[in-house]
Amino acid sequence: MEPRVSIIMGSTSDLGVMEAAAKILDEFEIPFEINALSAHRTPDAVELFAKGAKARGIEVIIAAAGMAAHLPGVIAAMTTLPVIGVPINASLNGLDSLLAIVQMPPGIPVATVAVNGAQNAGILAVQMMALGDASLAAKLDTFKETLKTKIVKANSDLAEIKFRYKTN
Ligand code: RP5
Repeated sequence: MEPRVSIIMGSTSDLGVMEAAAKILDEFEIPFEINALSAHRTPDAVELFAKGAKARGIEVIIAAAGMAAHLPGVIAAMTTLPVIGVPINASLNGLDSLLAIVQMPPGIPVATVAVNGAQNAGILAVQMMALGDASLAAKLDTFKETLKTKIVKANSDLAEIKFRYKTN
């Protein structure tokens, strides 16, 4: 299998969070790779990766980093592939990494998800790929349908809660 999505993280300490993105790609049967690269500790390897990803057949990059989180932006500066940034909560409740990833200068966007929002990063990657893939789009429709069942169950649970003045 050749990878279509690349999950990159600043450190293996980010893996616990990023597994949620991998789980989504597994669920949608999309081949992916996971590697650790650091904008600060391995800048040359980041450049090699970013400049070569498209030619290797990668379609979307999911890049996660914490603290001074320059990795997604630096990758986005060196490729025209869409880059989804995941701010990791490694310090300051993740606000430092959120701002570092989301506040990109004009011309170099990074699609930033919530702090530790790896699952949404995976889903967003699938949505991008589904634009040109009808069977993936159909799987996404089914996935989104299942999200409703959570709220249906929540309402049936709420119906069991009794208060003197509760009317439903
Ligand atoms: C960032 O610094 C990594 O993405 C990680 O979130 C954080 C801490 O890295 P380690 O010191 O755990 O390797 O570059």
